[in-house]
Amino acid sequence: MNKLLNWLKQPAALAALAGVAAAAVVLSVAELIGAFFTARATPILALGSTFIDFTPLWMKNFAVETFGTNDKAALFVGMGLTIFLLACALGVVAYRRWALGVAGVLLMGVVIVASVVTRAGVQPLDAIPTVLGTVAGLVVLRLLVAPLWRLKAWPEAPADTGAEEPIRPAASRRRFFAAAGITVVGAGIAATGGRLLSAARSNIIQAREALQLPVPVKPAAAIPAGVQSPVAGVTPWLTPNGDFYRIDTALSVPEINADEWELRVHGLVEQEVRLSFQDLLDADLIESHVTLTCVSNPVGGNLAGNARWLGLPIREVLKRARPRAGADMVLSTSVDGFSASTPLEVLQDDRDAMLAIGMNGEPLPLEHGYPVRMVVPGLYGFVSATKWVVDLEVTRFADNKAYWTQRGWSERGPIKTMARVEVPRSFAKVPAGRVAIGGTAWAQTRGITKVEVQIDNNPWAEAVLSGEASLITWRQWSFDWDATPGPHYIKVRATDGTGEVQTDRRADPVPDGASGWQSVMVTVE
Ligand SMILES: Nc1nc2c(c(=O)[nH]1)N[C@H]1C(S)=C(S)[C@@H](COP(=O)(O)O)O[C@H]1N2
Ligand SMILES: [Mo]
Repeated sequence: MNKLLNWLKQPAALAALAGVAAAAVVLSVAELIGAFFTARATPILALGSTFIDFTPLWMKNFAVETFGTNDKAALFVGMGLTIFLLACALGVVAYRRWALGVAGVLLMGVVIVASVVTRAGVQPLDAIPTVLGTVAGLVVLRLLVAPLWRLKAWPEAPADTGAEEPIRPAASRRRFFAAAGITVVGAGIAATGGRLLSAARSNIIQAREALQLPVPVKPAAAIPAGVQSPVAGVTPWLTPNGDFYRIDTALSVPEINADEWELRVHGLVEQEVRLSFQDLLDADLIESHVTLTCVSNPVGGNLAGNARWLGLPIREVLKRARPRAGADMVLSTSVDGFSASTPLEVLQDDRDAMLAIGMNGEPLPLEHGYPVRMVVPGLYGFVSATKWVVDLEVTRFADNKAYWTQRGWSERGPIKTMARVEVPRSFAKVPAGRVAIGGTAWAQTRGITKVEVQIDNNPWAEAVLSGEASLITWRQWSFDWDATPGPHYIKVRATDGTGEVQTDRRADPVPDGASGWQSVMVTVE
């Protein structure tokens, strides 16, 4: 016992402890920060899963036979022991040769990063927590090991000889134990917090994945043939969920338990209405293709996307609430405080504004508003498309201002007619001869009836329109150009269903959407 205690006083033993403390910091910092990233990719889970992937079958069978349903617990104990021993060794190495220790810690970081980013559904950015954790671990290791070097330089003096400052080594050891202890306890708290956070998240992710969307009573109209522009490289007519633009003020994506979600409809209504997620699932849902557009989209920009949305017409909810005379606006608010002001009549007319729960046949992705968002054809998102919506207040424009309206943007936001060139790209070099030009145009609720292209200062020429699915979706186009060598400008403009030609008046996105004609410079070789 005494021998063990004496051994523990050796700087090398303390260095091993420093290694353990540093490893605890690496993992716990990564775990805590990782809770805000992909839930399945925090280091401990990722390491465990990678470990399982690499275990030979006989060992797996052995583990299941020996530990039964406790095989996962056994895995984590085994992993913990391995990490503990590695950390001890790294601490000692760092104490003996700092540079070698740093290399060891970095190697450990690389191994964790590799196991994190090779998990399914994980993005390169998910490496950030581990990188930050590794840096924190290195700092802690340095802070703990450096005093040990001084301890080594201070020969152990017998306590009773009256030699100079005999208490120094004992005091610094005490300080070391205190520092290492605090580090380990802090790391434990951080790791537990991180685990709890990501467990809550992964429950929501699992509930979303398990959700069976109801069959709509009114399915989306079939997509007519030929909606896709024949020009290679033009945006897909239907935007896959993973490619759909995302715009919101949410620093971290709100995580809402659908079972606890509730929508309150109140304000200038005869009857306050409360709606649960189950009420939505049980209601007569409809499905339709709608192109969403962001008011911040610059001329030629790509902040627009087209998806098939499943939801309940907001009209039906308002029918039950019975808005009072004088009301002209619905202020929708999300769980994180964003709000949008939508004209009441737009939510009541036959454009089928909806409380959407499905996007392209899937429950809404978390970042697109799970479990419920608004989708309003014809209006920019900032005045209509509230994600994670939890509150509808029937009110008046004169009485209430929405989030962006308070910040200098318009209180209303009908989508402006817009055409964009997607192929060829700006500043592209193309070979002379026949060049295919193609792109997309939109004027939701009015529809696109004509797209024209102008090369340099030649007369405007009509493009070929692709099929039209509806007035609330975008429409693609193509144009054959006989290109001659030299620099050229391609301009495009659309005409909407009311006969109005897209304005050439340049406007910034603020306050109610950009306008003007896009002009693309290309070099023909
Ligand atoms: N809760 C919430 N909903 C929101 C926003 C937001 O910041 N917070 N932004 C709006 C804006 S400006 C747009 S353009 C659309 C974008 O929807 P998307 O991210 O699904 O493409 O969401 C709208 N709904
Ligand atoms: Mo937006």
